[in-house]
Amino acid sequence: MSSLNLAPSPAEGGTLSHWQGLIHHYRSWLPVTDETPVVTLFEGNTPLISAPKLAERIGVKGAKVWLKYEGANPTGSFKDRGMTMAISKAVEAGKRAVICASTGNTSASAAAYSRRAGLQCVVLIPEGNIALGKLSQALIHRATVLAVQGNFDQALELVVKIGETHPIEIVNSLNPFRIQGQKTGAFEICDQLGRAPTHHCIPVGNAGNITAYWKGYNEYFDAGRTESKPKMLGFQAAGSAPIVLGHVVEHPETFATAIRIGNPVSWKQAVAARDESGGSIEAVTDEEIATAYKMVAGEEGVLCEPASAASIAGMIKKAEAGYFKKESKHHDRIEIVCILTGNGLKDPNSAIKHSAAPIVVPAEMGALLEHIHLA
Ligand code: AN7
Repeated sequence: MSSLNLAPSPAEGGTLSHWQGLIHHYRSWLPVTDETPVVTLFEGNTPLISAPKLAERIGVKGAKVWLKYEGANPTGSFKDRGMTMAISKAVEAGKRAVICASTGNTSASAAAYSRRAGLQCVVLIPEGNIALGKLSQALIHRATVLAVQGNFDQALELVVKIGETHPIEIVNSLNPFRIQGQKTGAFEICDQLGRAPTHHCIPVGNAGNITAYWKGYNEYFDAGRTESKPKMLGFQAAGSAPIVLGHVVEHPETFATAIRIGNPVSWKQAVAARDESGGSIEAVTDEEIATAYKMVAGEEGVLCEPASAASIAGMIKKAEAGYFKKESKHHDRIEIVCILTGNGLKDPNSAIKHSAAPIVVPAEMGALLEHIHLA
């Protein structure tokens, strides 16, 4: 047995589990019946990866940091959790077409699950402000992709109007089944850790995900599955921080295009999650996001997309302000989970922009060896 492989091999009695998606696994917690046609790509059951290098930066001895790697979902983001529910319920209701506005990940997920279900899928994306991978996904899954000459908020307004007047199902997070599916992320974290973390760091855009996680933590707590709930620490990009500022941002800006949102749908619910949990929603600058993005890839070997790195940027910012040190006085442990909402491969342009260029060398041993410095 390899010394790195700590799991027992099948020969030693271990088995590969056959995960069949989150509706199958968390069925009793979700609004589905035996009649619901489950549309699934076997989403969920994503890794909770320990991050020892980040933990060292927390400023508290014994503090633990975990990364919930949502980029391991089938279309590469957390949106699949909500989409398996939204599309299954749309099919159950006899809908033939779905529509969403999206900064990218929702459109990729809606397109894939719609294909699976044989539904028509229409996506509105802000022209020029969506990562390459996400656009590729929506296109290859044969969605009708409309690049709107405006921002996400304008696109969503149009989607809501079309949904009100036409027989087409909206699958943005104002669809309650999206939130239902996404709350399973909180269940998984508690099941993986064996308890709730003390702090939950999460990027905030349209604020559906922070709403869903808080719902999930509450449901597990109310059912006696956990003995505590985490403080919810949400982070918006400074140029797109309506909840932090307390007003709509007409022209949101940030290189983390996934969270370039100026008027979040779940604003009130996000504020409730913040206040009920004793947490906070704060802003992180693009520079702080970029630093965190490079750090988690460069030090932990985990690649997320820029928006996801807002959770790490925020955690580090709060650590440097002494927040967790203060918290450790009234917690017997500090266990922080950062949600890495999307896969870094979605946005190769950002990865390249924030890295050194490849070193071009002639095809000769000598030239290669000049660049290989072995310890
Ligand atoms: C990687 O795809 O809004 O606060 O249209 O893609 O629940 O909106 C994406 C949002 C964080 C913010 N991280 O989550 C969309 C979209 C990533 C994201 C968020 C998004 P919410």
